Amino acid sequence: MNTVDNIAAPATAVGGAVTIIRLSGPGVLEIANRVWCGTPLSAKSVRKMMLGKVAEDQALAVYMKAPASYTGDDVVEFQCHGGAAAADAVMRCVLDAGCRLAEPGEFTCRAFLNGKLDLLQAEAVADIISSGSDAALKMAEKQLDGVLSSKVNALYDELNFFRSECEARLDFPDEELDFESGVPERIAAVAEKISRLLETHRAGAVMRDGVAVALAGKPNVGKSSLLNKLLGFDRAIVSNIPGTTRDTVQESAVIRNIPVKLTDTAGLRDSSDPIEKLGIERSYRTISAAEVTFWLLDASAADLEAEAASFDADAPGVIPVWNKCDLAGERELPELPCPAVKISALADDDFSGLLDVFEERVLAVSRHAPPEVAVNARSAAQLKLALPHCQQAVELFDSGDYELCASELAEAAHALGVIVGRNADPDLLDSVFHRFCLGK
Ligand SMILES: Nc1nc2c(ncn2[C@@H]2O[C@H](COP(=O)(O)OP(=O)(O)OP(=O)(O)O)[C@@H](O)[C@H]2O)c(=O)[nH]1
Ligand SMILES: [Mg+2]
Repeated sequence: MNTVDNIAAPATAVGGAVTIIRLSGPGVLEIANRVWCGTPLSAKSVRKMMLGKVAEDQALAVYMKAPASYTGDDVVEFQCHGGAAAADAVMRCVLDAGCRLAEPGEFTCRAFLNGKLDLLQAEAVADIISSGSDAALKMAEKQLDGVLSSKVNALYDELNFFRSECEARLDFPDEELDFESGVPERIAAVAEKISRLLETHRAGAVMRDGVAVALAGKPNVGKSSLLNKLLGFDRAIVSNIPGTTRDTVQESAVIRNIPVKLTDTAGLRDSSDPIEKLGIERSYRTISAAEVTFWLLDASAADLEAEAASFDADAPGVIPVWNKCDLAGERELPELPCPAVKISALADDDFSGLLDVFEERVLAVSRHAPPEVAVNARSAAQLKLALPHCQQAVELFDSGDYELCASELAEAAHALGVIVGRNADPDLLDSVFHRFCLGK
């Protein structure tokens, strides 16, 4: 990405009451003044809201002088009336006056290149925008504060320190220098910390992307009814005709502060109807890809043993749910291979029994309570690269092969350096910043 020219983009989504047009670059003060009708923006007006006009419409303008701006370059922001036409008019003006349209994420990329934040913090900016739950938001905010960066940087520094220990032993092999003791154990401790950081990936993915939850079972057991109750609105059609849901129906929600992707499925049965068969194939695919499956069984069924036999205890993360318990009276329900929850999707409004088990199951799948910060897939891949080099370094140090040990430590440190964006190449920056929205 070019960093010396002047860029502009709307920083707000179309359709709001106000549109912010953001300009960044060494020449934006001059460009902004070309389109600004009002007291000229200058060093005297830094961080002051000015009232004037852009594109013949009333607007506010603020100038943030480099390096004290989001990007670290000179930044001007115009606040104008919302709506696509108003935003387009102002954008046309600033582009005609000398700016180029920014690429997605280019403002944050400049902040990174100007040293305002590292790559982990830049990724946290995108995470904050896409956070679908309080937990995901808190994690992203901590990452933006540098909590994860300081953990990675500490490991990076330690690896480089041990590398210099190896090099000292190579440079002064015969001298009685005061070498550090316990180096292999300390490198092993770094490897352990890397493993622990890697373990946060799973929990982080759950917080960021949501847990895939399937609603499965035979036709008419109440899957769609439960979906609608969990969502709080009528998303799927409910009827007493078995086979009502033919396709998967997916909706996002937040349950117990855990973002989830709920998928209602077509009821499982032998069918000769070709469309229903396709739907049932989709049901099986949804179940096998889910992390948690609520497997519904009809507690009011005439043949409860047959009902119990329809339960698949091997489905991933499966929780058996006896539904229609309002119709079951005091009936004794058959034992299942795992503890079942009893509900009535029709009569209940409180599903806390089911949600307790769900929460436990999610935490068990992610093995830990939500961590303070968690690595994303990119960082996890780098940690995985670093780990064997650390383990190798321990053995090499033990056997006195300091030269190879130093090179293993250098490889490990390099892998960690990539996480925070040390010596980041353009491809890496492209892949990180292109998932950002325009204007960020
Ligand atoms: N009494 C009672 N009826 C229920 C309960 N849950 C669902 N029903 C009824 O059972 C019928 C089927 O409900 P659905 O939610 O459409 O069942 P489904 O599992 O989605 O069915 P398919 O889409 O055909 O696979 C409807 O008439 C619901 O009102 C319940 O807890 N108690
Ligand atoms: Mg249904």
